[in-house]
Amino acid sequence: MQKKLLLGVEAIAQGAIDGGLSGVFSYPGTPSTEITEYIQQNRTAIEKKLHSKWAVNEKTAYEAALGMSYAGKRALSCMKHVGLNVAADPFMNSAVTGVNGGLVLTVADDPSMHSSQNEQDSRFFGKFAMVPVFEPSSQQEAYDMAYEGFDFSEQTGLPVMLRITTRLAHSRAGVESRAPKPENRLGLPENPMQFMLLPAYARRYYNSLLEKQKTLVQLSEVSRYNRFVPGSDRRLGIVCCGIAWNYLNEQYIRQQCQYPLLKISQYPLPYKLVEELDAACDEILVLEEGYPLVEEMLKGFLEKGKKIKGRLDGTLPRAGELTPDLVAKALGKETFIGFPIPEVVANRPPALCQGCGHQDMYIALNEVLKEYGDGHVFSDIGCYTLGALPPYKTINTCVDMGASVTMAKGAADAGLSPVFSVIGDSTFTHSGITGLLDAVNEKTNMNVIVVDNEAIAMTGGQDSSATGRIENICRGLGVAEEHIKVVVPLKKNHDEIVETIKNEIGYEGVSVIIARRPCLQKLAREKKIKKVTE
Ligand SMILES: Cc1ncc(C[n+]2csc(CCOP(=O)(O)OP(=O)(O)O)c2C)c(N)n1
Ligand code: SF4
Repeated sequence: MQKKLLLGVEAIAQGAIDGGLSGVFSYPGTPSTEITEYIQQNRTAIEKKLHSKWAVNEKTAYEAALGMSYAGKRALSCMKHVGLNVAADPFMNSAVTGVNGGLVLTVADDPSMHSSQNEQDSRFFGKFAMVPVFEPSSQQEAYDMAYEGFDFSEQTGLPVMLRITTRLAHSRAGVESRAPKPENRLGLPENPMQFMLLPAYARRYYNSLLEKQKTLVQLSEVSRYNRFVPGSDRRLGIVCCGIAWNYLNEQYIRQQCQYPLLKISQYPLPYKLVEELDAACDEILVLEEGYPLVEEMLKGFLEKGKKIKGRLDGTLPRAGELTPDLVAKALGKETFIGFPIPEVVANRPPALCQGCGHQDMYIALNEVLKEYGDGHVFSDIGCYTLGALPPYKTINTCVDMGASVTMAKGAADAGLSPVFSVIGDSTFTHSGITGLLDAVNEKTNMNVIVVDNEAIAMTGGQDSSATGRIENICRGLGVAEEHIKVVVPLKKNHDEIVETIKNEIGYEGVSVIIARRPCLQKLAREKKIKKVTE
């Protein structure tokens, strides 16, 4: 066995490779991105030609993973929490079809919204779909769960969710790897209609999913990831979900915790273990990262007026990350106050890189907007979202990927004019294309600006599926050829860009302006790699 110092995300990638993976299907999103990047760069994965190319979005990624499972092989799909909203349709339905080859979905949640629009808790999605959910308390468990996840998926016939949060994803610990397993052979499902969700089949499969729930609870009750630890002080019992187990242990480095404990890292809830804890204490404190999922369930499940403390009663904050300090506070223990932050490292707002093409685009758009005032620019998610902040303050919305096009359309339908959508190249192919087709079909009076930096810059400069394709996609969707314009966002082209935008405002219909200049950071990285390999 080899011991390596790995990030949580790397541990999952290595666990999956060692566990017999045949392909990973993902769309980037912090804090999940590095799982796929690790596999893309891993020597074994390259030699074995494991699939690892980025998908256009999370829905196409998850569906391709399901297709690989259909063909009998083991597949991994990775995304951030909001990505699962996009993949929710195939995910929910894959619980009904079940799997053939093992299928593991890794979802990385971002409590405190370090780089996300919300802090939704993917465990709810797991419960909603009624599939097994694993939530590691350490990098080692992250590795083991990915490694064993495929077997578990094949044994239960269900996709398995592996839910992590930012701190576990992006912190390192020693991880012992296990003997690599071979890939599955190609093999079609025994039941050729397994993946056919016509109502007559779907009803049958749904009942079978319901029947499996009892087994899943039993498996949770005997899981090595869940355990009850007796304690001498019955005034309090503590439930620790996922990484909260780690945080609790940080409070008891020198002495053992006196309270009875329940560690939960596998769901559905291990009810028998909950009953054991219930019998061993007077009050229960629930420590969980994310929403008060287990806390709410315990309130319902115990139904005996027992005090359940956690995020709902104010013992812990309702929003944001759980931290070792918050755990200490909830236990009435001393918290560690770190060193004060020196003034030179005071917080600075994020900003576009100096010289970025998005800057030149916003400067030009602002000049045009002087005539119309604020409130006309719908935007999206990417580096260009920083155009909401000074000195630009150009854009007015950022809701979910692709919404700039569709919200602009709705506002135009309401009578707002002029109406702009500013969308990045990757966001355009992720979810902008369908909205643009709606607009073309209805001849909506709006102007789409695709800020094409030929990269998925915000998540680290991954390759964009849009590169070299945007004009053809727009043509194919029916945007008039003479209203597909390409500009190069550079200072020297300022007047030309302003002129182009002004002309397109005058057009009654859908126009697309493609502002194309490569991301400087991606260019710099490529240059560096070229230098090293020359
Ligand atoms: C559904 C969803 N998936 C993934 C993300 C993470 N994410 C934020 S912006 C972005 C793509 C940005 O690329 P692009 O549109 O090309 O803009 P750029 O950052 O290159 O300017 C991604 C993948 C997200 N916020 N939502
Ligand atoms: S990473 Fe690239 S796209 Fe993002 S701000 Fe910097 S130069 Fe611009």
